[in-house]
Amino acid sequence: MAFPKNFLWGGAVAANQCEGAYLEDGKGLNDADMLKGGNVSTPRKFSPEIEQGVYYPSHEAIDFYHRYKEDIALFAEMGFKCFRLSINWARIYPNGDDAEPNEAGLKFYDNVFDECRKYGIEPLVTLCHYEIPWNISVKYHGFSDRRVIDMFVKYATTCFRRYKDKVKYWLTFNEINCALVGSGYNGIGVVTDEEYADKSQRPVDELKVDPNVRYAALHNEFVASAKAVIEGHKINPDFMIGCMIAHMTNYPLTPDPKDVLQGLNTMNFMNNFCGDVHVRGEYPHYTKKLLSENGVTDFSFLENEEDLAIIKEGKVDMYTFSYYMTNCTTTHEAELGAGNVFMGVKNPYLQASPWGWQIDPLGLRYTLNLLASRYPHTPLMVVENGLGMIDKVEEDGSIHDTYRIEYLRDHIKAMKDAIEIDGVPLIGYTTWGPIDLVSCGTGEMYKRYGFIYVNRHDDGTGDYSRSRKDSFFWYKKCIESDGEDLD
Ligand code: BGP
Repeated sequence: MAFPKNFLWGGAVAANQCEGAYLEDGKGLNDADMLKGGNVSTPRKFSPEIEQGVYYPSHEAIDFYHRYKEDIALFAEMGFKCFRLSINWARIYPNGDDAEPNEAGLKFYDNVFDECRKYGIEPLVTLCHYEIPWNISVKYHGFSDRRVIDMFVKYATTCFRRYKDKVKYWLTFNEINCALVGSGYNGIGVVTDEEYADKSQRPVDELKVDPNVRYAALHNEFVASAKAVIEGHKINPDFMIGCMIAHMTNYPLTPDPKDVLQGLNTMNFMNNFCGDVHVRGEYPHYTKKLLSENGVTDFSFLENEEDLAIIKEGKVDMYTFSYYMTNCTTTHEAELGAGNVFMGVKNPYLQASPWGWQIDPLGLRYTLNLLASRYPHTPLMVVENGLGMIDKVEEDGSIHDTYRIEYLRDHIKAMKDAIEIDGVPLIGYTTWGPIDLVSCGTGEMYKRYGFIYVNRHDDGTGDYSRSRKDSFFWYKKCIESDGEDLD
């Protein structure tokens, strides 16, 4: 049998994409609350002040805050062993720099974890899934200010102490490597005064951060993550605390050695850089080369002995990653593809989703092998994988999402081969969006990932009712059979 008996089968969500209740029970605003909805051709706009009467996807999302019992019962019905979710930092410390945590926020997650435990579902908790309290962005420019390191560690420690007997698996920052490109806004929380004052509302990917500020902020996140790992292990030595990387596997488009070298550099920059710091506890040899190519001139963080010692001590216990697609890179002329933050050129051998994400199950097996060799003895977990599609509700309410079943089946087969044939130490798999939820990239509900359909739409209509898609029954069977019955 390929998948071990205790394999962590399940699904993954993020607070800002599912909870809603954006100001309830003392929650403060977070960065995601400042983003309007977009779609495949219209980028989301960042709005420095909330406009009344305008639809902001995270504000109500799918109302998980009030419906978590029903949702967790549905996950249990599918046989979930694990549920990945994030804690909304601004529910615990509404402004990020508060002296005391918000008890109502802490209580909410107590209830959620208790509900999971009731069904024997292991929570896997992300501490920061693009959810930096908005006040931290306004007052401190996010993680570019070193004081935010302590705010994060205080928040993490509060959570570790409170939930030490309910949660064993933790992740510090979601897709930390996304801070390397795009605006970095969601990841590092940096918004400049100028952008804050700009009422014209720029598309979020146009918020520009000076490279030196961006990498200083990323360095501060590494330190914050390492400190959290150190503190977490003091609170409960059994904690498994991991990093989370958006793994954007990249192939050279041609065998031209120039493409191959560029491919290596791209992989190092996009994926290996952050993983190496987290898992090996030190900056890799190519740090200066790659960061200077990306505009960095201030490398003083490499001289900070105290920080480097913390990074070394606070190595993660496991490596987790999201995997949706692969891309290519080339030094020749080629057509650009789309991507989840990181872009690349099109691969002529692959099909893409309607959002342009190239589907590549075999690439997952390849990626798992790369990671197993790069980080020996480090448990690996795929914590996001799935297909965002447009679902059609039939007259009788059924949803025949065969495309989703196919996508997941092929990726599960690839994981199975990676474990069974290649010997990769994979410990779990949580699909992205086991229940439809707000898209992170576009803010849409139209782009759906779930086994569970949610009646909620981009114009703000819908009664939030939940229903089972065909994939619901398929995934249940898959889990029941430990990944053997995939038909
Ligand atoms: C990852 C994020 C998730 C999630 C997913 C799918 O980058 O960690 O939050 O949303 O991508 O992306 P999207 O929602 O844009 O389809």
